[in-house]
Amino acid sequence: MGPLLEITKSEIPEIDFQDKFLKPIWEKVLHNEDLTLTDGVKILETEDFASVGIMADFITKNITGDKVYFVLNRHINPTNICVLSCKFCDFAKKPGDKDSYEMSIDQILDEMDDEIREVHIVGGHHPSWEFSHYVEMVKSIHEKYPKVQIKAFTASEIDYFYRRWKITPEESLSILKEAGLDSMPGGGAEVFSDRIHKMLLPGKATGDRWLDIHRIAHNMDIKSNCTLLYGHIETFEERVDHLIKLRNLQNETNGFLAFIPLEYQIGTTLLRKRHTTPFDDLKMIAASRLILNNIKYIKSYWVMIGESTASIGLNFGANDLDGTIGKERIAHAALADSPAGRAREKMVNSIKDAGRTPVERDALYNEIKVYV
Ligand code: V47
Repeated sequence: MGPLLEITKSEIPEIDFQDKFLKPIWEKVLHNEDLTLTDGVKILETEDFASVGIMADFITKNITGDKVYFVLNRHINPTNICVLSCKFCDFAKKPGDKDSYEMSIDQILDEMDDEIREVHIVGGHHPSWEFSHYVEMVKSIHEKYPKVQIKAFTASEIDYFYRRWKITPEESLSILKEAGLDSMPGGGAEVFSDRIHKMLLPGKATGDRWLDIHRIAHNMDIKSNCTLLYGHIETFEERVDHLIKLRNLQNETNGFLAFIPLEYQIGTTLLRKRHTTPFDDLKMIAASRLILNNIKYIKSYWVMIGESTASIGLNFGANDLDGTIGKERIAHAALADSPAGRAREKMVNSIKDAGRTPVERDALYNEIKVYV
């Protein structure tokens, strides 16, 4: 899958570059050339924020016009018990820890309803849950909610099924697909750099393994997403190298639906003192759009960058707002409207506020409704 941009479709904007190093990058964009590591680093380093936004916005509008997508979904994390001890992770607990938890399949089913279109399931690498438990989970969801698409298990979890139970990714993915799995989330990628892996996530699937598992999934016709966890101890070079590796795999398989830049949340891990600024977050969205010229959807993930920055992100190259609905039972009890109804209204308003056309989608980006 090569670049998605079709120059003939759009009017080319005049850009008054304040940073002269961006001009040759714009020329490459207009000639549908892949940006290099050096180009990517220049985009992340520049102070000429406006020009970067205009370039990224040009690509996105060319690919999906004014449309911005969202999905009514539910994120479920069945357990936080994890054999790994990644230094950036605030979520994982050891068995017996005060805050550790395990959800039963019935509890998972209770978290869902018929109105959502996608369930996103990611959890800790549990020391003793057998693979059959995950299959049962997918099967039960599929049986009870046949209209909800199941996006479940990161490549890191699929790798763990092999390490723990000697079930290869080919086997586990084919059994899960048979049980009702529709697609895979993009988590677990973190930053592909070996340096970061050694420092922050020893024992977790390496970058090459993550890419191999997505390649296997794509070859089995399982679409997936991809992510980058940025804003901790990684360098700009490491960020861009990661994006280029994703672009290369997409050229080979065309199996990625969307890319999500995940801003590192400091929590109690304190890998750095402050969050990245909205300025950095928007440049990261724009750089992703410019470098990943072959991935159709770029998410502005409001859960991590906040609603205001996410809304501006829709003018910096993003064309998807994700859509996570939390469990809103208390508010729901007090109001007549359904949680899904209110989540939908919130998404539609945020997208309209950014001057774009909201489109409700399913997990595989089939359009459900355009809100004109
Ligand atoms: O893999 C862990 C990241 C990911 C932290 O595929 C952290 O549509 C920030 O992958 N600060 C899980 N991030 C989330 C994820 C995701 C989210 C939304 C949509 C999709 C999709 C995928 O969250 C993990 C890890 O990279 N993470 N700890 C942290 N402290």
